[in-house]
Amino acid sequence: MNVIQESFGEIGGHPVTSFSMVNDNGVEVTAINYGCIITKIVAPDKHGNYENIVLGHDTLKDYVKDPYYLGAVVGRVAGRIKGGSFELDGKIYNLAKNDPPNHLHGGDQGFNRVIWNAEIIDGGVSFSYFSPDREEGYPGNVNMQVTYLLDNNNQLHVYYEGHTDQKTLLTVTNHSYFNLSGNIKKDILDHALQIKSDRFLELDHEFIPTGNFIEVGNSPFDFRSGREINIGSGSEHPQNVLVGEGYDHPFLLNINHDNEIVLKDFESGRILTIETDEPAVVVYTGNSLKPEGCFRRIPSRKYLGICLETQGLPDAIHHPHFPGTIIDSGETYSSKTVYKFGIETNEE
Ligand code: G6D
Repeated sequence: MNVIQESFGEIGGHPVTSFSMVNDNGVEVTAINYGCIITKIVAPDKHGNYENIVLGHDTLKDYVKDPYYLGAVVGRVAGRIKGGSFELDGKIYNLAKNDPPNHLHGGDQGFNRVIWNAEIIDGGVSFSYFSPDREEGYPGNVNMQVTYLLDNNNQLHVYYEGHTDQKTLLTVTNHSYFNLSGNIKKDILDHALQIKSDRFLELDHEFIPTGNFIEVGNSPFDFRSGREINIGSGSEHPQNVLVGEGYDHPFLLNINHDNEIVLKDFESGRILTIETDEPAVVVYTGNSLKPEGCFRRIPSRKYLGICLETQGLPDAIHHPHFPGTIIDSGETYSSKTVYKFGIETNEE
C-alpha cells in the first residue's frame, strides 16, 4: 500500500496535508487532515474505467466554504440535538444552535472544521484530535482517533475511537456523498439501495426524531429487497415530502446479523457495500444541495450524491429508549464501518 502525502494548503498558519492511499488494484482513497475529509475515492466500473465516486473539491478554500459537510467526519454528535441543549447528571449544557433552533453535527466548529494530527501507518492514515472540555459546549476533555485503512480487497476500513475524562456525548460518522456513476455523470436517483432495516425514525418539521419508530413495510422506506432511490423523490409519503422530496432519515439496523447496506449503479456496474457496528444509518439523498457552487466543475444540484451515515441515533440524549450516545470517563467509544468497492457485470 502506497500512501502519497502532499500539501493541501494551510489554515491560520497550520498546514493541511492530503494523504492518498492507492492499493495494488489501483483503487484510491484520498483524505485531508482538515475534518478527516475524504476528498476522493477512485474505483473501477465494469469496463475498468477508474473514476471518482464521491462529491469533492480540489482546493482547501472550497472545503472551508463548504456548507454540506462534504466527506467530513462530523461530531462530537452526528445529527441534530433538539434545542441545542441537553442535561447530564443534573447539569444543563448549551450548544451552538447552528441549525436554529437546534444543534447539528457538532456545531459551528465541529470535528469537520478542525485540523487533526495525522500519521501514516501501515495500510493507511490515522488522525487524532484533542477536543477540550466545553468545546462547542460539550463537557469533557475528549481524545479522538479516526483511522482510514485501504486493503487490497478494495475495502476502506474506518475506525473511530474516543476517550473522555468526564461524562459526555459522542457519536461520529463520515459524511461522504457517494455517486457511483463516476465523475458525477448523473444524479443518484436511479441508484439502487438495499438496507435490511425494518424500521426508520419519524422526523418532525425540524428534522428532529419524534421518538416513533415506523415500520418500513408497504412504504417508500422499504429497502429490504433493494429499490431505486427515485421511489422517494417522487413519493407523496409525508416523511419523504417533509425532508424535501427524498430521504434524510435514520434507519435502524439489525445489528449482529446481515446488516449490510448495498448501493448499486447498474449503468457503471459499481457496487458499494457497507458494514458497520453502529445501530443506525442515516440515508440522506442530498435534498438540500443548492444550485449555487460546484463540485470539481460539476454544478451543484439536488440528489447529486447520497450520504449513508452509519452512527448512533440523532438526538438520542432526549430519547431514553434509543441506544445511548453517552460515554463516561474510563469508557471507550469505538465504532467501525467498512466500505467495499465492487463491480457487478450484468452477466452475473
Ligand atoms: C441537511 O438535514 C440535512 C442533514 O441531514 C445533512 O447532514 C446536512 O444537510 C448536510 O441539514
